[in-house]
Amino acid sequence: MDRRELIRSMMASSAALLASKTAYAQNIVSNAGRGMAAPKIKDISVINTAPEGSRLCVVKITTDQPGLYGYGCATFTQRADLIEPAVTKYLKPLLLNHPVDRIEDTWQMAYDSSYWKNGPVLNNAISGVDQALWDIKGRMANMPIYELLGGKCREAADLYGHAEGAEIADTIASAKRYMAQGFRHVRIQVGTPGMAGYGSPRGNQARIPSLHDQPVFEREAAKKRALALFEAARKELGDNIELLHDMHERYTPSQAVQLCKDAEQFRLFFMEDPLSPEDIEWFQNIRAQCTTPLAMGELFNSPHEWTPLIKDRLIDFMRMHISQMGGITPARKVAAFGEIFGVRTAWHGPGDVSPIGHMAMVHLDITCTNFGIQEYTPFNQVSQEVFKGCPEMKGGYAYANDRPGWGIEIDEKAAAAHPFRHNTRNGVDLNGGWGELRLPDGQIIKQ
Ligand code: GCO
Ligand code: MG
Repeated sequence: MDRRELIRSMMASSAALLASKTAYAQNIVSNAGRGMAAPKIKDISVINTAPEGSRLCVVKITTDQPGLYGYGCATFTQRADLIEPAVTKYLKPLLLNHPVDRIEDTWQMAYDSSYWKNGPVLNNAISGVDQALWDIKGRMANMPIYELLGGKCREAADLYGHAEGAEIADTIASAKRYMAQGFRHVRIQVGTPGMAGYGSPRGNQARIPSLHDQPVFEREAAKKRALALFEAARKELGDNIELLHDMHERYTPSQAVQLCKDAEQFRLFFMEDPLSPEDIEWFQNIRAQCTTPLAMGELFNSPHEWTPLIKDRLIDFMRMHISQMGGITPARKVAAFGEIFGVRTAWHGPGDVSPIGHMAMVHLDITCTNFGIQEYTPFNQVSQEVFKGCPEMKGGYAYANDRPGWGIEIDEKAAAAHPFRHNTRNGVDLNGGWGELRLPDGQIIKQ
């Protein structure tokens, strides 16, 4: 090629490059807007319903586009009546006419707008708005949210069920029923004679002596009973079933260290909430003493609580309550953070999360590589009539459906037919609250 030919060919290729760059830029511009303005938030309301007795709160966001709306779980059963005002008196005026497509921006706006933050109620309200915006985005894209999160990396979420009983034999029988359904993981809880248990019915035995007439708990007796349960469960259920247990923050820190250490021989899948959030520095002591895998997080409100435990690898499973931590936006960030440190997810899935919240967890479960396990709660017939499209539970797995967004529609008339009801204890109206739990001498302890 002579010099002139060389120059001609260089000019031709740079013209081609320029042309392709211009086409690329034009493409971006036309793709970015697609010629349509983003839909705007037209209304934010709260659906309060109790199809199974638990007070569920679901945020509904409607947009200025007919038929485009979304749902998000904001449930906080013990303070349920406070959610609606937090949403409608504060977040609604702030977010009306805001575009629905900027979820991160909207989340930061809502989070920062109270100045004081990171607490229950306000966090629940943000969780509901956040999940509703994700639902809307999925509906706009005509895709299930798991697609927006990167697509499935597993077909379904492995579940654990709650085996319980007043007596050890009842718990074992309950675990066997789960195993017969295909469950590979069961949480086992048992009552302790004469006292209030967590996660198990009370037996008929006479109440242990105490200086008061409120629910009574004695830690050492409960600890011994839990160990007897683990021993019987391994003997009767064999070695191929994964066993979990929830300590529910009821013990002193040194009792927690002892119980986790004594349970080591029974090879639990995890020991949950051995410590209360106030005592999390004690996780180092448990870690130094035994290999029992540890799960923590359902009471956490913010990164201040979960970050140190994850970065120092002091827990094996994070189990935050997605309808309390601020929704999917912070949940997917901390899940990715945990992946780097080898900490897996076990999101909190009790009966006091709505089916929308359960579905949000399933979408995360099937898209996060560091998924560990999912807590299972069955949905009764009434719940399935109110929430059409609940996660499908089969053979110990939960499945998302393939409809856009969370894939759930709410029958608002059916929801309204199941309003909140008040609960009382010893004549006191608790309105969903828990009342107190006391040691035999009368001292209040954590529930
Ligand atoms: C669990 C939890 C729940 C909580 C309940 C509080 O592990 O499932 O500990 O049972 O106690 O969500 O309302
Ligand atoms: Mg728990």
